[in-house]
Amino acid sequence: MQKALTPRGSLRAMYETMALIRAVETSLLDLFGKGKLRGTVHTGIGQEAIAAGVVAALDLDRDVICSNHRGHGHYLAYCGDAKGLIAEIMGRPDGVCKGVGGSQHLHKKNFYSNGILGGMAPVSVGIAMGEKTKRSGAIVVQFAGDGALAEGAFYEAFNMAALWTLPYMLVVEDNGYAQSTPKALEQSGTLVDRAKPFGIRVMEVDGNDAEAVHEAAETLSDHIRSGAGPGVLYCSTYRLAPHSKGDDIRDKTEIADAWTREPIVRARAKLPPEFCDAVDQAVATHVRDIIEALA
Ligand SMILES: Cc1ncc(C[n+]2csc(CCOP(=O)(O)OP(=O)(O)O)c2C)c(N)n1
Ligand SMILES: [Mg+2]
Repeated sequence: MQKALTPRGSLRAMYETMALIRAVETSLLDLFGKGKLRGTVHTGIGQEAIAAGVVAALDLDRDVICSNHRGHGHYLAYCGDAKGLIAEIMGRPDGVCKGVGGSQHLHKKNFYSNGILGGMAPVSVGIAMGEKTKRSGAIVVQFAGDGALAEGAFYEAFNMAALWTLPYMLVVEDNGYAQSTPKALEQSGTLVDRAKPFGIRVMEVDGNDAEAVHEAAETLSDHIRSGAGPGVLYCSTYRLAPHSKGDDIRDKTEIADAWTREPIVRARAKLPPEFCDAVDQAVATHVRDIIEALA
């Protein structure tokens, strides 16, 4: 697809990113249903504003991204490589990791993903230690869900990141569920407060508002890059599609209501419809062409 001419970090550019993520992931669900994919897929449909807003605030030449099992959107926001991603999940040799990584093990340049919940916390902090030692000026951004915060590894990671003032940013994508378990049945206390006792700066934002996410991510990444130590960007959102495939036992009214507040609807309300329609058309054609070529 032709490279976007819209300024990075503008709502238009973030709309382009979100539309691409939505089109790719909708197609992945379709391909899964047709038995064309290897392994599983977890889509971030409904959570696109976090990927678009955060990644647009980073220095892509040096910053490092550590993603999780729901990482397609983070990957596409980072490099836009829809063909490499789709081919990867199809298990093809022309996938970004030659088809052996699949949906949850993506790597390209400074992007890494892994599906072990919490496992990327010590890894991210270790990379941040390396970047600090090298004085590269890079920050390390880890994406994780609300459920993952039940993993003890985070609290060792918070301790070391704060103690050693490391350039580490955790982006929490709180969609209210860990698979089919609602947050209230899994987590005690208040998740947004988890990192505060370590002296870590926490910013809270509406994760369905791409502009708000972007603004907060810029503020927090500037703070971390200045050497002030780690930070947490806590984003509230909602997963519109099933956890992975057909495994959805959430209340249907709750899901229907969430479709009225999702990030693409929200961005569309602020942008000219002709612009949004043209972007939607372009990404649909782009993704269809990729899939036809891979079929
Ligand atoms: C250590 C570990 N335990 C269990 C799983 C299985 N698992 C995959 S995703 C998931 C739920 C994750 O919830 P959350 O962190 O909120 O992310 P979300 O799926 O909501 O984006 C679970 C339990 C896993 N991948 N790793
Ligand atoms: Mg969750």
